[in-house]
Amino acid sequence: MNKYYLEKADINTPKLYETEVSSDTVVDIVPDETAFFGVKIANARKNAEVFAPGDTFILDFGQHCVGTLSFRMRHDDRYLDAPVKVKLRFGETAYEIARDFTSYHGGLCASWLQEDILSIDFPEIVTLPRRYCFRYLEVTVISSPRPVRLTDFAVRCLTSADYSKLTPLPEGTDPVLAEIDRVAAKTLADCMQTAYEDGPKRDRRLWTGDLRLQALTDCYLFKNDRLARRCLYLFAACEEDGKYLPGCLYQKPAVFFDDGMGITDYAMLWCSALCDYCEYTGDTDTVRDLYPVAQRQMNLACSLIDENGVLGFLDGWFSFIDWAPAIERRIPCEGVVLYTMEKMAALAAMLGDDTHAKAWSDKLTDTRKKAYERFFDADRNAFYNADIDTPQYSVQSQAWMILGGVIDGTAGVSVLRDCLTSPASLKPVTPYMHHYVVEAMVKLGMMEEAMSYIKSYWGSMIENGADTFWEAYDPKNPDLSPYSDPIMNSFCHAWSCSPSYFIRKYFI
Ligand code: RAM
Repeated sequence: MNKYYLEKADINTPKLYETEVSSDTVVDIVPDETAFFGVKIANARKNAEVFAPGDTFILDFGQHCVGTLSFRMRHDDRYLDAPVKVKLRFGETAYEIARDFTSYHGGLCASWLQEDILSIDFPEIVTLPRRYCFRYLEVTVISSPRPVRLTDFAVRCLTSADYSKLTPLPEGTDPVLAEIDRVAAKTLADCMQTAYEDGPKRDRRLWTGDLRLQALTDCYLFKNDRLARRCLYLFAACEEDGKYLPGCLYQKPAVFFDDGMGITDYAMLWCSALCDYCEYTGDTDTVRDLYPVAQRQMNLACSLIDENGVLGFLDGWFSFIDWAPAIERRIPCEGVVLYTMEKMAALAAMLGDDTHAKAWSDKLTDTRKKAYERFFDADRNAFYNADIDTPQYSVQSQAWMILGGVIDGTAGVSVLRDCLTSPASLKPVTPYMHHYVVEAMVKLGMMEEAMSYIKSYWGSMIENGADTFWEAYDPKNPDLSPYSDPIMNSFCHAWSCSPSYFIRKYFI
């Protein structure tokens, strides 16, 4: 690992702000066929204080919290002459609490599901050592020698977002957009820790694709340049010869990444994030420091585009794009490469690196032309991989070919509209990919459609109960999960925060 970059990352570690959120409100979670996840909150009331073995209650903290929980345990009228055993289950949503965790049948490790059993020996303020991420807390007294008093439930919430930097939206802002912006800002803030985490419940990692959207959106919200700088340096420190940057990294116990985690589109988006950082902060010292890494990443991608304009891959995880089932990734991934190449050519010119500015511009023009000839199917009015990989008509391919500049103007508008309305096309399932659909609309000047798209997709998530935006969301399918079981989904997911970027940049 590159020590210099690691040190730079280290000195840019941001301060964490703390606030306390307490609750003595308990609720019931009851079935409701009309609710998205089939349950709703009912009967909010003040909690009791004294509990017997077997008692259970669900506290509602009224907002999404990321932090450490504490509460007070005391005897009631008689000394507790044996430990008190308590089970805690945490849910970002009521749905998680309604589900029995033992019924989990997903692909990721069940240890991500948030629960704990504590044995408390003496009356005290109990503070849990782990950070949890939740709005709802289910407490069950498993065993106690006598009635026990449980009170003063509070969360010490943590974030590196400085709310004093958040500019209020102008009066008269469309209330739906204002509400989406509020939830988006909360989503980003709760993912802002000592890195831009993808989700504070799970995976709690820094991912390049997520970082790009978080840092971009943060330019319009909390403006934590220091955090963006730290994250850019962290990835740069992990660069290996002839490989793409790892798609994600861990901060603890020391900075670490898994081998074979290079993801083409994600590595490109790290370069895009560096270009955004330059544009929004003007901090050319940092940009010059990191530019050689971006240069090597871009050159690597260029070297994998063959003479027919088709992007090849290295061993490992080729490309991400979206969690849509069975998605074919080559065309959209090539769009990401072209999208970044355009940004990198401009950055090179700005930094006076004329050789690369020219090389990348030439490669861009050549590849756009070849990609159009190779992938555009005029009969279908779509980019279609007829003779490469498994043929597939997808919104992901059209959006990324537009963002890659392979098609534009009215032709681009018609390609995108046709695909979005076709019952036969594969649709995005993550707010991450929906971001790039909106970005494609903005690029094509479809401003009204972009705004309605945000209102309908992110707006309906709020109508369906989101306190913070979710990792994956299909308004028609509550069972959607990249991990085969929605209780594993993260319900405060960084890459879903980007409506604030569009709203604050274009719509107010
Ligand atoms: C998941 C996370 C993360 C994303 C990767 C590709 O593990 O949701 O946000 O970047 O997938």
